[in-house]
Amino acid sequence: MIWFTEYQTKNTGLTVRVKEAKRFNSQYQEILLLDTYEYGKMLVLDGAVQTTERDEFIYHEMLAHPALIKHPNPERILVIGGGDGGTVREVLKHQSVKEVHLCEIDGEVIKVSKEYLPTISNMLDNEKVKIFVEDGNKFLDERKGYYDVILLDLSDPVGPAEALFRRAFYQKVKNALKEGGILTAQTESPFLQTEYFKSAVLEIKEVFKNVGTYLAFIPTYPAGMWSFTMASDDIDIFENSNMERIDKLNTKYFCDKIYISLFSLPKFVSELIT
Ligand code: AAT
Repeated sequence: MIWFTEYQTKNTGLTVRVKEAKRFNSQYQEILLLDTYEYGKMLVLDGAVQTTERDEFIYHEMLAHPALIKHPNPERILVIGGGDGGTVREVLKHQSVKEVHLCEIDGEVIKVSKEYLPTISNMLDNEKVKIFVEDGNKFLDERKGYYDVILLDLSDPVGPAEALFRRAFYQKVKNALKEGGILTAQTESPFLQTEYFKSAVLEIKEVFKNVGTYLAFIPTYPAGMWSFTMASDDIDIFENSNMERIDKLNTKYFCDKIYISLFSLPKFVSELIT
């Protein structure tokens, strides 16, 4: 019997029983592809669960849709990280989208996802999608005022994504947005990764005028409680705009009720970031 444990802190973890395990080495990180009993195929980078077939819809829907719904006419979208393709798949559900750029540092993640996670990666070959195998931090140096929505689908702030949770990077994100542009970033677990969470949200607040944090329940991420932070300088993200577009998305988690109460946070979570 094989078991795998992700150490979510030094003293606690998520453990799953595994039918089969494959290991790939990239220049940046150790990649594991586990076939699990409870969660289907699971992608693990440097020991941390990135996505599983069973619960990926929650994370990818909640990262992509709120910002794309709030934006009046999202046409050009950038996803940084997210080489598995789940976020790109959700982005392409929006009729207005003309162009999706995916900037993933590790080409091996894309390759493994295309081969072993077809239900997640299946839109990566869509004609609207252009893939850049580059560091997101460098990628943004050359892009100014181009995107309507930028989605940060990044691994934890240790390893290759570290600099992409800092103020200087959020400033580059802001410069790469068009007027009226919106950012959403995954901002870690408020419960088990409190310091990562606080620091990511507070750094985003240093750079953008309107900032709102929301949560989703993601069983295979630390504590099952996950956060996302949306930001914009010139769009009022707290208004429930364009609700009529939600129904057409064919989602399994995100819905109009969640949209209306998006930024309602448990008291201890709002206290961490105010
Ligand atoms: N879609 C859910 C999966 C992820 S994957 C995060 C991706 O970010 C990884 O494929 C990793 O290679 C990529 N990445 C890391 N650093 C960079 C960088 N500097 N530039 C571009 N891409 C990068 C998100 C998991 C959430 C965390 C769960 N604990």
